[in-house]
Amino acid sequence: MEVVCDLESIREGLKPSDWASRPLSVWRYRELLPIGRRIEPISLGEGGTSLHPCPRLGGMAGIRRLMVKNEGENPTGSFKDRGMTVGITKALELGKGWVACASTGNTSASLAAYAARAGMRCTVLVPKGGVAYGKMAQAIAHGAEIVEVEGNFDRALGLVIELAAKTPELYLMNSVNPYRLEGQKTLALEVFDQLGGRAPDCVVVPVGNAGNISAIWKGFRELEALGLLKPPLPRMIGIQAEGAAPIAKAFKSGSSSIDPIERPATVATAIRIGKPASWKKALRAVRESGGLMEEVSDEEILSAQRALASKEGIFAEPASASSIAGLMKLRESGEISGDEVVVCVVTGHGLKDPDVVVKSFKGPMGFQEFLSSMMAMGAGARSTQRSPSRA
Ligand code: AN7
Repeated sequence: MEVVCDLESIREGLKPSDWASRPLSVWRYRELLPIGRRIEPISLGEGGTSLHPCPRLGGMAGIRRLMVKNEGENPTGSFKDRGMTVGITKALELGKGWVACASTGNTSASLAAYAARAGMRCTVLVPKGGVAYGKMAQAIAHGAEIVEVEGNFDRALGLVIELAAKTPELYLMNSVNPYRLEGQKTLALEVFDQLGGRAPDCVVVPVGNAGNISAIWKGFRELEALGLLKPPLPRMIGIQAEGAAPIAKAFKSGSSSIDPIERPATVATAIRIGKPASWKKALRAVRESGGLMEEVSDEEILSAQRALASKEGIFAEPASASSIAGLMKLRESGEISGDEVVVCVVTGHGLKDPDVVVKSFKGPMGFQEFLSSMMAMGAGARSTQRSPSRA
């Protein structure tokens, strides 16, 4: 399902100067969101995330104009909040009191927060052992009912869809709910505004269940239909993890459908998805835009995560760093050229999954060991030796 906006009548009533007078956020673009005018949005301050120029990382990758759209700055730490503010407001408009989703973690963390804000009951189905620590803590803190499913995300999604079909009072909030994608499309609108009314040459997006890349493409297409964005539109580039890459594989083989992966495996638990619900929309976005799909290994993901954090100060969870890993790979293969304007979407905050980082750390050094290393290097050792007694 897809929401179709009546762009003709929106175009007539729209003054982009109205947008400019509102803060950069999901609700800046209210005219393009399918919510009645009289409804007060359920909001935690979502969207309005920074578009950071990343010259040091760009230098490493060989790209002169690289920017990172840091979705980790959202209220619950991921891009899911864009969709959730619209989805929950829709649920309220429809008079729903109970919402549910299946999740690899971020959707459940976000839904739990917005349901709490709206005063709704919230049930989340998660794959047993497959959700990062920080995300689980969020769902618990916000008071969601947490159901563990034996098996992976794909099974949990199947179960919750079945449950929703049999339970009219339960409102399904996975991205098969098209209202969520309407919120997520605002990322494209923000990037357009942040670049001064222009689109980049390409947008690189991590892909799991494939809702986000579809939503972002919808955003750019609507800007074009409104006459605000002149072609060419950006190439949409989707990145999947090697062990969970059914869409990338379909794209590369030129196939018109995907082969689901029974046992998806990757360190990037957020995108450990073998049977993405929105694969059709994603393939369409990539093909229509002249973009492509690529897959990256766990090693490439973790090394991109370290590079982004240590070169630019942006800490992203592994799934989010897959866009950076994909960018590096595609620059190397020449699919992305050095003078394109590239926006990499970094989808979620690194604190969501601290284990992954701490596990790969060889451990801190003792103070004596530190002093010896200073001594061995010569300079600065004496002043450092004095400072502890002063402290
Ligand atoms: C950080 O939370 O599917 O391609 O259940 O958490 O729109 O699915 C999360 C997905 C990328 C993939 N980056 O986005 C869930 C869930 C992060 C994510 C994705 C997810 P889609």
